[in-house]
Amino acid sequence: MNAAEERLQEVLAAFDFGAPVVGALRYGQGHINDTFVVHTQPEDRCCRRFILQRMSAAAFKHPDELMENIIGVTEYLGREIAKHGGDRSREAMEVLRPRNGESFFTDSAGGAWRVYPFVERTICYQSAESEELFAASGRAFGRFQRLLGDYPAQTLHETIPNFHNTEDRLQKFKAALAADPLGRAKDCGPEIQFVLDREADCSVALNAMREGTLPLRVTHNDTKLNNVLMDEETHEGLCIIDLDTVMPGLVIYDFGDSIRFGANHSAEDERDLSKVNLDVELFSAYTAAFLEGAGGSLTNEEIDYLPWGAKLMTLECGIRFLTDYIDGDHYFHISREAQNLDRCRTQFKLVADMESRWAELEAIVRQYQK
Ligand code: ADP
Ligand code: GN1
Ligand code: MG
Repeated sequence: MNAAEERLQEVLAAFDFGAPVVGALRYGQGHINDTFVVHTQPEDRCCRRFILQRMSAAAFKHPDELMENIIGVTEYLGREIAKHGGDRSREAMEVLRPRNGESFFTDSAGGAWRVYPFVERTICYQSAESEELFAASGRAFGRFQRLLGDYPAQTLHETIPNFHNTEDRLQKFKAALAADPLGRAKDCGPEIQFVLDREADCSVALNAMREGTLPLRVTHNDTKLNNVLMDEETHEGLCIIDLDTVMPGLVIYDFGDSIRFGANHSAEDERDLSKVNLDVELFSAYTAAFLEGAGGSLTNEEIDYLPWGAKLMTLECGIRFLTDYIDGDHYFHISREAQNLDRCRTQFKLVADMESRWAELEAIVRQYQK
């Protein structure tokens, strides 16, 4: 058994899965945590599965605070869902505590691990295969926003400080550029210039927040299509996952990050940029569905700023990929060389598309003003 397998055995033994474990395999396509699916075999029933994750130490400095947020939010969502006649066990995540009763397990090398029951009969999509599917994810994220509308935001820890503070992301980019530890800056001249040309944009949402135009709410902050599990039968968004970044934020962040990832027909790391195009029809369908799910709770100002949410989340994510590329790929998992630079390029292509179709995006959201 190698060291990684030994570690996995140590971790599996720390949890009571209610039946013997018959296997644990790498799972999913997240960029941050190390995810495994655990198969168990109860005597009298068919296999039960669990998601086991080592939380990223690069991303999350305080796993105890992170898990406190997740337990608070999942229990609250569970109660709200049950109150509205939903199925708590499928529509909200649940934490399976380790045998020691804590919210997560720390292995002998210091890794922090947690377990969730696997939400079965669902599909996790990597791209919007249809407009209906993308709209369903929008309804689910809008509903998530509504369900957490009265959650006491001040009790949430900031799991990644300044997560969507685009000004701070810009400063971190400049610091990485100045250090340029691997001499990679010379390979990304146009991308660096693309960021520098949009320095003022990085303050647009923050200024609106500081002026009191945009209110702070409890937001998910990582609303990629692959962070919602779709019901296999109804094809509706069933369960919102990846709650690591649930924190106080702006609603336009949640809207915008979904558009960034989903309102196009290419992979986030597509190398052929001619395939990377903002799909305005998808933007429109998502807008309608997100606002439907949010149940009329957004203000006119928030609706006004939705295109800015899309542009800023896309620009910011591109800046983050570029920063990580220049830094040496310490944050986002990569499976090939220059993947973070490729990811950056798709984001900037989408930003350029949004800029050229800005009037259309504004006209779409304007229809929803009250
Ligand atoms: P990351 O932060 O690395 O993206 P996620 O929490 O999103 O990690 O999990 C990675 C993948 O694991 C998801 O995209 C999804 O496919 C799967 N997954 C996570 N939690 C569950 C769950 N409770 N039930 C079923 N699949 C899950
Ligand atoms: C990460 O965890 P995952 O893969 O859902 C990242 C997001 C980025 C996204 C880009 C905690 O999301 O902020 O937008 O990659 N999550 C974290 O794909 O940094
Ligand atoms: Mg994820």
